[in-house]
Amino acid sequence: MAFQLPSLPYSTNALEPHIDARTMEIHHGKHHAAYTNNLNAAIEGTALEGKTIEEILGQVSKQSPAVRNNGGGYYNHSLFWEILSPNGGGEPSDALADDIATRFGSFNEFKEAFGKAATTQFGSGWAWLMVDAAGALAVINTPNQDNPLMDVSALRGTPILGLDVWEHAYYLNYQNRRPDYVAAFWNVVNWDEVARRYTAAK
Ligand code: MN3
Repeated sequence: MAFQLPSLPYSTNALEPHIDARTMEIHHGKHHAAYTNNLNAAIEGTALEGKTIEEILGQVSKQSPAVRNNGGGYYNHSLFWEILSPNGGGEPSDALADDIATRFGSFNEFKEAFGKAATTQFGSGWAWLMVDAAGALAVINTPNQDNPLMDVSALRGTPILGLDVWEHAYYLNYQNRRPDYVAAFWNVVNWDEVARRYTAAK
């Protein structure tokens, strides 16, 4: 069973004005579709066929650059659409809110740390809030389509919130103003989905 491009859980214009419809159309319909197709092509006829994406990424150091780049691209964007919502924004609640306050000092200090990870990632990559192998929250950034599930990641664990800082994610609307895109992102974060992933990771 080949990997399938997941449908967006909302319309392409649902995240406006924070993320514009044209960016969503190209990002999902072209970029994510290409990662999915290229991942399938890279694993076809190999021992990776039939493995889950988590299994593939967990031993990606042994695989070709095509598997690493497209497997990461497939997984990262599948997560990204889910942790965004037109009804998003605000702050997390319950256990996740408490853990963020304990780990980072406050929600605002967490946003600063995450925003710094996003704006200082040189070139293309991602910023992550993750649960590490010891069960602790951490903020990291990764280049290209790498992520914390990969055995090449400096810190390994389960990503629960991710922000795509490739220029294809924001350039049409924000041009070179990555910090403005990062600031707008907070208005569409689906904290219910982040909390669901947090609980599952713990
Ligand atoms: Mn992207």
